[in-house]
Amino acid sequence: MSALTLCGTTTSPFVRRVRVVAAECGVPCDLVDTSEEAGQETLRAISPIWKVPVARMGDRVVFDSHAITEVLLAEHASELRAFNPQRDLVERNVITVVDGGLDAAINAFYFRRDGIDPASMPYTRKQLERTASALAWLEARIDGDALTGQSSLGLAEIALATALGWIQFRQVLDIRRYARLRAAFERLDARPSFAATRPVERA
Ligand SMILES: N[C@@H](CCC(=O)N[C@@H](CS)C(=O)NCC(=O)O)C(=O)O
Repeated sequence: MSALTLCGTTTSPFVRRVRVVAAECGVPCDLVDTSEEAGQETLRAISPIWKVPVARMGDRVVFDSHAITEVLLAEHASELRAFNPQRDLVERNVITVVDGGLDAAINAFYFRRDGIDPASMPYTRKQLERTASALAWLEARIDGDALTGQSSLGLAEIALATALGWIQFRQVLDIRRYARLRAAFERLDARPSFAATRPVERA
């Protein structure tokens, strides 16, 4: 059995984040596809909030991409930058902005998928505006590929690149508006860990 069994989909950017970190740490990852009925049943049996990713790591069950990636980083050697959520507050803020922009984009996407144009209602329009605001803030602060002043690859850059990959995949916003973010995204997206986990809709 693999060291990491992950409940998730092949499209979720939060799941992809975990798969990228697992690949960078050399940890094999088995995906239980929650877009299928059996996977959804497994998810609902172990998580009361039905959100992906959820990981089984040995005898532990871990909810949420942050908790899972932080455990992976702490327990496996890799070239990734270490992350201490109590100490690395700049990185934590960057990740919070990426998450805020991404959650809002996902929200707008779910509305659009249910037939509601997100631009047509104040609440959903605000989600699109929040995503644009988060991306503009990140565009202003990124320097090359570095979001926290460090050249090594860390959770913040992985969160950003997987978020941009999903926003582009679902066509929520045109990421070409953010030239520096897009350039960083394209460099990171060429890494084997990213190339192996690009979003795909299962047939
Ligand atoms: N904070 C969570 C967010 C996870 C999340 O929002 N996952 C989405 C998929 S991308 C989900 O499971 N959505 C299902 C739903 O809202 O019903 C994390 O970092 O893992």
